Amino acid sequence: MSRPIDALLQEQRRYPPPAEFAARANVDDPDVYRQADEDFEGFWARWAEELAWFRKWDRVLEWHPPDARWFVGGRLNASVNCVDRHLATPRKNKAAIIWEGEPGETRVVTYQELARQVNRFANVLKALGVRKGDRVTLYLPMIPELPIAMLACARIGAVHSVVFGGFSPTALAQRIADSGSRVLVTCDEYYRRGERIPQKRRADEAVQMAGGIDKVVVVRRTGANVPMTPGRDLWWDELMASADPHCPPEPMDSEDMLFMMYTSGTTGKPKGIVHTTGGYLVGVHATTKWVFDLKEEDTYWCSADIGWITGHSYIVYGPLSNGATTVMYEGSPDWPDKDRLWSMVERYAVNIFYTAPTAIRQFMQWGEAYPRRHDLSSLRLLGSVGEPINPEAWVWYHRVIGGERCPIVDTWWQTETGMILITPLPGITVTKPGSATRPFPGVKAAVLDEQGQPVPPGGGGYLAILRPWPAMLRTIWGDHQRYVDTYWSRWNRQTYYPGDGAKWDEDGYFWVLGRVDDVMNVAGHRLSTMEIESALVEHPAVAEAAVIGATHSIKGQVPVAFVILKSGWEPSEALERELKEKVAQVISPIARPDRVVFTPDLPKTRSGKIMRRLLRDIVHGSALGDVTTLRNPEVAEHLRQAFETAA
Ligand code: 6R9
Repeated sequence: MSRPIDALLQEQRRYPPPAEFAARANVDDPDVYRQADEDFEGFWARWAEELAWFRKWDRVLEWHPPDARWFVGGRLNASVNCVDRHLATPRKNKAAIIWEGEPGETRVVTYQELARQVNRFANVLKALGVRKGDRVTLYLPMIPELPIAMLACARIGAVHSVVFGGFSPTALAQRIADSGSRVLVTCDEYYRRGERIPQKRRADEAVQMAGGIDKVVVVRRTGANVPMTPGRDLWWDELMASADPHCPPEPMDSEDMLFMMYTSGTTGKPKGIVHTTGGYLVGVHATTKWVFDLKEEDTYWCSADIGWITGHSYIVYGPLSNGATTVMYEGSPDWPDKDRLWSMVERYAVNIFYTAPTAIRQFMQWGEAYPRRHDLSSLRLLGSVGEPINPEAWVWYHRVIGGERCPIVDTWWQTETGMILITPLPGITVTKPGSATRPFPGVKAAVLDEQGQPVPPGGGGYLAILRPWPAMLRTIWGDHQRYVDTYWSRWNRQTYYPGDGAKWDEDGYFWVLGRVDDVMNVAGHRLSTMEIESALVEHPAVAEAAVIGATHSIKGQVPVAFVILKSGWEPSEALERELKEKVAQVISPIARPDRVVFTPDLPKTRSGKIMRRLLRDIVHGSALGDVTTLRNPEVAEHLRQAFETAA
């Protein structure tokens, strides 16, 4: 492997936990790492004790690599853990969900009310013929009916498959067909940027394409008059009105499926990632409490969409299992203005806020004036997830949103891992901007080379997870061989391969650099696109940058940068030269972009990740592959034009 260029490792800033925060932190003893490491099964068993079980497990772990079974023999129900067990406590009338619609209305769902709704909908599903093990597809926006439907599935042992509400009918149809769902839950319309999105119409199209759906339950969100197919389509509110509010929970085996969630793979066919009940719940319960330092009185807000894994684990299951108050917002962060989220933080006195680097870079581009309009002093902890966070964005988040008083937890994990695996513990970890720091206690990770040997500190290689963890995926729906091949065959059957490139430093901190295909090789030097992007974002004109490696006859590859400018800046040749120079200075002349293309937008997936594959296609003039999972598919054509004009 060639010599790595260590721009990120030159990051010198250090942020120890603020003394006031540390004094009250849920974890204040660094010895937790050693203890968990010595007996990781015992560590996870102690967490499992915090949940309610119908029957305790016989064995914590059975590991026949790469197949793991956690809390073997145990029986529990996720809805009991997220709802029922809080009812006998002072949490009964506590807000479980504080919801705000885009037009501004609010709904507060207490644990007691949540219990009634979940029980009713569980009975509705039963009446529709849904049985334990059946898959139910949920195609809903961010409204309380989504977590209610998820927990109702969990209550009767049905498997939910949530499909992001912004996905196209084609993407939905593919997922319905692969899962074999017979029931679909959707809504009439919802609000986005002041517009009404015709969800039912899109669902109808998908049902047509996919086949197999017998019943469509429709939530009334806007009250629009939508076509209902007699015998197939039913209104949520009508079914709920006559449903019994008592539904006995199904005692699920620890290893029974809780849900599946589709995620894109390297091929065109999405993978149905399978999560089971006991281990998943233990993993998200523990990480929510420790990583977010969750306290009884906190108002917690993860601004992700429930349509991706972050929302499952850290809006629904983790917070509710901990009896927290979780905030949900339906709409767009710039509606009616670019301070919407900060206005919500102020009005609900949010204490913990968890979002993605792409959002943070967007806030930076909009400017400090928007957050400055609001009192953000309730915040005490900030989180980041989804992509490597550029140090400049980290420092901005810390200063402008966190008022320099809030620790930041940069959490690395995946749909497949189910729970956060690499993260600071905010009361004890000294953070470094751009590093997700260390594996959560009980988790063992490393940076390995091709042969599976640990690389020395400072070196680059592949991120690897060396031991099973409770919320790990168990298989890919309908394709166990793909599970073995994709995740457990890089080195050996016991080492999980996440597909991310990483470095570690002499303190044992991990620096995740992005997917391995986000690494390029320029004249024999390994460069991560993320390092070059970070250098570009350091320039005051740049709001966001995406870099790819373009094929080059001499150097192998050269960096090409796509750049979104902050408002007030105009594209120019002088600026292009300046940006190239910036990268040369920060990293090395080797990393100097061959071209800088100015663009108003970048292709983003629904979860906010830049789709670099598409940029590569544009640069190489090849056919644009599948763009159905893009949030903004129209951007592809714009970019192609921008690229060709700039050439
Ligand atoms: C939770 C989620 C997983 C991929 C993962 C990695 C990237 C997520 C990150 C991060 C660097 C972080 N990723 N968190 N990279 N630092 N803190 O995002 O799941 O949608 O499956 O994506 O996201 O590349 O492999 P998912």
